Amino acid sequence: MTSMPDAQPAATELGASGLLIGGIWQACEETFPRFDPAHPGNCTGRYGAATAADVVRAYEAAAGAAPAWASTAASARGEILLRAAALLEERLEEAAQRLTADMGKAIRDARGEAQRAAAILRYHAADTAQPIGETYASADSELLLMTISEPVGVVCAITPWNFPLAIPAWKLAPALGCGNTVVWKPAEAASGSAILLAEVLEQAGLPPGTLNVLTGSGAALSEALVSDPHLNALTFTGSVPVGERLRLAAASAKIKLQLELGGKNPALVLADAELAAAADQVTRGAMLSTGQRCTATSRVYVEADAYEEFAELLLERVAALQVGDPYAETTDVGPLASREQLLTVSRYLRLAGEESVEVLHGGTFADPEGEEGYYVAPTVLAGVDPESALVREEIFGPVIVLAQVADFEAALDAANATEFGLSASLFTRDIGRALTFARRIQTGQVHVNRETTGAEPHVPFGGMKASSSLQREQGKAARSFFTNSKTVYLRPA
Ligand code: UN1
Repeated sequence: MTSMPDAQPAATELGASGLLIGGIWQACEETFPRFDPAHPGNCTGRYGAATAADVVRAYEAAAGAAPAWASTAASARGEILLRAAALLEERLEEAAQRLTADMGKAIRDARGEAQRAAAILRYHAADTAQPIGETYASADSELLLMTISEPVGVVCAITPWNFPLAIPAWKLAPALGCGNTVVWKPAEAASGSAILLAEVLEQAGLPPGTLNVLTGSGAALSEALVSDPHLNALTFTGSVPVGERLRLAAASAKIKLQLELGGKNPALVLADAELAAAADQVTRGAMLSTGQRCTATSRVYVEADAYEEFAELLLERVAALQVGDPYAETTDVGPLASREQLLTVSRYLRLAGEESVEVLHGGTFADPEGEEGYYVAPTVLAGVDPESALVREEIFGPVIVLAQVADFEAALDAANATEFGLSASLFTRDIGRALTFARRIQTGQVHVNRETTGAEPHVPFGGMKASSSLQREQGKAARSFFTNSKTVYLRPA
C-alpha cells in the first residue's frame, strides 16, 4: 500500500456538525439533537441541519471536482478506497460504538457491520481494475467496434439509518471508484456514523469536493437534492412512499435512478426441511437488527405436517433471544432506532390486538414517551387474515406472521401474493422444489436453507415489484449504474 497522506483533523475535533462541502467541514446555524435509542434521555450528538442553500453549494463543489476526479487514474481511486478501508478498521470499535449510539443496533452486529463496510470498500477498490468496456466483431472487418464506460458525473446518495455504515459504503464506494463525485445525505438517525465514514474517506485522500456530506432532514432537503441541475444519478435506499416520490422526480429530471425500497419477505418451510436449522435461520432473519432490515423475514408459511413441530422450535428460539442493552456483549436484539419507529411498530402490535390474532410470543412494547428505551419484544403472531395489514405491509420491526399452508404450491402462491419482491427463503431437502422456487418466486434475492437477509458485495442486490427500480446494486450492477456506456465505431483513416 502507498504511504498515508497526512491525517486531517477529524470533523468531530473541529466541532463541525456534519456538513462537508468542498473539502471543508462547516459549522451550521441550525442543528438537531439525536438521542440514544436505549436511553432516550441521553443526547448522543448535535448535527448540522443542512439547508437548501447548502445543497446548492454541495452540488457546485461536486460539479467542480468532477472533471479532475473522472480523469484520475482508476487505480489511484482504488488506492483511496483501500486506505479508507484500513482507516475504518483502525477505528472499528469507535465506529461500532457510534453506530449503536445512532440507532441501537446490538454492539456485536454493529462491529460486524463496520467490518462489512470495510470489506465493501475493499471490493470496490479492487473493482477499479475491472474492464471498462468490450470489443465486438463488426460487419466491417476494418473497424474496431467497442464500448467504453465513463462516470455518470455527479451522484446523489440518500441513505437509510438501518445500516449506517454498510449501505453508504456500498453506494459511495462504487460511485467514487467509477469516477463520480457525490453529494451524500445520510438519514438523521445515522449522522454520527456518517461523519465517521466521511472522515475516513477524506483522510484516505479524496480530493476536496469529491464527497460532500449534508446531514439533516430528508423531508426538508429532498426537493433541492433531486432538482439540482448538476445531478446526473440518484441512488436511494429507504421507504416505498419516499421512493415513489423520488421516482417521479427523477423521471422529470431525466436522471438515472436506483431505488431499494421495502420488503415483506417470506420464508417457506416444507415438511421435509431440517426443521431445527430452519427455525434458527428464521429467528435470525426476522429478529436480529430488531427486524429493521428491508430483507428481514416477516411472513413464515409452514407445510401443515410440520407446522406444530416448527412452531415449537421457533418459539423456543425466539424466547431465548437476549433483548436489551445494545452495548452489552450478550445482547441479540437492541431497541428500535427511534421513537418514530416505536410508534410505527407498536401501531401494528395494537392492530394485532384489535384483529384478535394469536400472539404466540411477545406483542409488548415500551412507552414511546418513556425513558426506558425504544424496546419492543420479539413477536410471533398466528391466525392472521391474509388481507390484514400485518401480512401486507412492511412493519420494520421484530415481528413474524406464522401461517400454515397445505403444500408447496400453496406456500408459493401465498409468498408471491404481495406488492413487494425483495427476498425470500425456502427450507427443504428437495432440490427439485428448490429449483422451482428459484424460478417462480417473484423476488430479486432467493435463499434456500438460509435466512432472507444478507448481501455479498460481489453479486447483484435488489428486488422486484414495489421493492426496487430494478437497477441492482453491488457487483457488476454497481458499475453499470454508476457509469454510462459509449459505443465506439473506430475506422482507421
Ligand atoms: C442485509 O440484509 O444484510 O435496507 C442487507 C436494507 C437492505 C440491505 C439489507 N437495503 O435492509
